[in-house]
Amino acid sequence: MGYNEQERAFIEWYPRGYGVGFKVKERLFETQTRYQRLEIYETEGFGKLLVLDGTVQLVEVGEESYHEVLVHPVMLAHPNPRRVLVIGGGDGGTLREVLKHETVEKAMMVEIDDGVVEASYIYLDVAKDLLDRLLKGEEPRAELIIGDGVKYLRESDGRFDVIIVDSTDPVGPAKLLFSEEFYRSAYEKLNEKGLYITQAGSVYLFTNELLDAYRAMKRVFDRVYYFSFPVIGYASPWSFLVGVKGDIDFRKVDTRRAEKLGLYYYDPERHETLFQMPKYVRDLLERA
Ligand code: AG3
Repeated sequence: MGYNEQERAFIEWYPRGYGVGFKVKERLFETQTRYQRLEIYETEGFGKLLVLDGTVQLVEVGEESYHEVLVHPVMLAHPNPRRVLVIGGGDGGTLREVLKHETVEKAMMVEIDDGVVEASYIYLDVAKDLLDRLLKGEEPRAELIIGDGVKYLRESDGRFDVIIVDSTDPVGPAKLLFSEEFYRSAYEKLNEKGLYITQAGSVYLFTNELLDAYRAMKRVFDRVYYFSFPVIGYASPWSFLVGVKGDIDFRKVDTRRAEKLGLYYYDPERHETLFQMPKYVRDLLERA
């Protein structure tokens, strides 16, 4: 598992021996935080690599293939997203994309592990300036809360237009973020019209987790959409689930608002291509 000294490579092993790896120049940092083992490598061709409990969170070159797709489809499908909640996302990439939207008045980021924020701030060129302002409390439109997202959502009396879950996989500490109970508290905390999105794992290798999350979300939200995208660094295609509250059509996005976003991966003019799913997986989802 993980770093192979001889090969000078970091490999994440998925079920059935499917590996995704990067050639590594050096290991820059390793620590056990309060919640997980955190590693940072300098890769040969993709900038720095952030790993949590042996799973790839991002590579600097190509991280937008995940962050753009997690954030902008829901933000552009919502008519006027003003209050946004990010759960997880300690590296800051998700919040960085959220704040590109001028409609946003307040974005909260609730990350359980300050070790991730700190290491990302020190080592990664993902959202350094933003993390700097957040840590100093100098970002007027956003706030960082170090805490448990499940508890935060249950106890907060705020309401949100968009809730984005940028978590680790639905195993271990993040498992609760994929439970029906959690979806219910998210649904409650959405405004009358609201969107919820979560990453939902590898389409081919975590299909059962995807199906479980889809089923649970369907019991809670008014409508649920699934989509996929090839993410650099993960076993692609990667899946995403969107829960809708109220009258919003996630198949339509406001392409005019997209012009200022400087997009590189997600193409709002081709929004419908997100819904591409291998046929057998779509069949499984439709039967779920
Ligand atoms: N969030 C983690 C996505 C899950 C990756 N899973 C895996 N490699 N098995 C990414 C954090 C980036 N903000």
